[in-house]
Amino acid sequence: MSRKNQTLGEFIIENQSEFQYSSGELSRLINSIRLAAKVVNHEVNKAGLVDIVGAAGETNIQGEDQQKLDVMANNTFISTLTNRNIVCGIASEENDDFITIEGQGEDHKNKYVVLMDPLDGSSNIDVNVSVGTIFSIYRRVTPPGSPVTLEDFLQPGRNQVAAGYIIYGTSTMLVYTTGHGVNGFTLNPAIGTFYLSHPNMQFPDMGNIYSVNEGNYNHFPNGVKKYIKYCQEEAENRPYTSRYIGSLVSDIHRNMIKGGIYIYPKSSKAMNGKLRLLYECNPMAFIAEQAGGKASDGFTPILDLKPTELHERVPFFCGSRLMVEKAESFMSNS
Ligand code: P6P
Repeated sequence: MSRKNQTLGEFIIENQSEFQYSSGELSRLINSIRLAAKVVNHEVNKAGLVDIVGAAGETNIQGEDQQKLDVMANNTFISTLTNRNIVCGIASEENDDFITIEGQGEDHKNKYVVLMDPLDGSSNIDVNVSVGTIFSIYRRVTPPGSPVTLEDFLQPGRNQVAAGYIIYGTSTMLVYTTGHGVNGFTLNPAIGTFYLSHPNMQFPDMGNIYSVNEGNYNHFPNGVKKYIKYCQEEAENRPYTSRYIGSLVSDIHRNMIKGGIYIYPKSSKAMNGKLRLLYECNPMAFIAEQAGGKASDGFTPILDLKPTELHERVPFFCGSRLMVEKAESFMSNS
């Protein structure tokens, strides 16, 4: 249920009944993400003003320079989630292994695990391009009372109970789903409140925006090369527009509003593509499907893939249903 000018807090309370089996913990979990988003937003928005930008002098498991804001965002979400005694485990792009949260009081009774990319697209920070946080929430599958195991994190995306992203752009938005559609909330920075600005977000079935790093064209599979040529020369609704920000959250958010497809395929340089299944592709795929769109690895729905490693990468095709299906047809016939 949604109404004009509803705050995120009111929305969570008024839709509490949708959270199956939840005794309010999932609501409190979404609320803690809301708080962390405000803290990160404050730091991201002043990145150019203080010496917080630039590599923190460390590299993460991906071998990428960790930006100081990456580290800040990671620490902020971890501490906010840990302090509220809601989750039993956290996995992050910035941490080699998952984190076990020792339950206060009754040990290990908390039932949710959170997987996240705390600041996706962080290489854009230095050039003032929007970045995002991506999160994915599951119920643990191992019995409560004992520490979480890797099995609790390696669940297929179909098991997600909630997923979403925060986009730190011209305005800051929190967009999420609990399996009952996708809703977008815009932060009023003057009072620090998120307001429902985009109720029931839907991917248009068709669009004419394609988002792919064409600098890698020569390394793409033939099916991707043929689809790009289709967009440029054959599509009935051409001309298409190529829009690629280099920030997953921004590209998909724009395509969800305007219609479009985002592709990060495998290539001869990256045999499984670049994006991580657990905390980038699965949450964005849950959002996409809940918004009437599609997400696959070019052949199989992302949400049906069985993860085998915490930081595994998969090819990613995500967006307007008919555009993803067209791209998949080129992949299947090449
Ligand atoms: P490339 C950012 O590092 C990211 O994970 C996504 O946000 C973005 O879409 C992609 O990688 C950009 O990768 O190789 O095109 O620079």
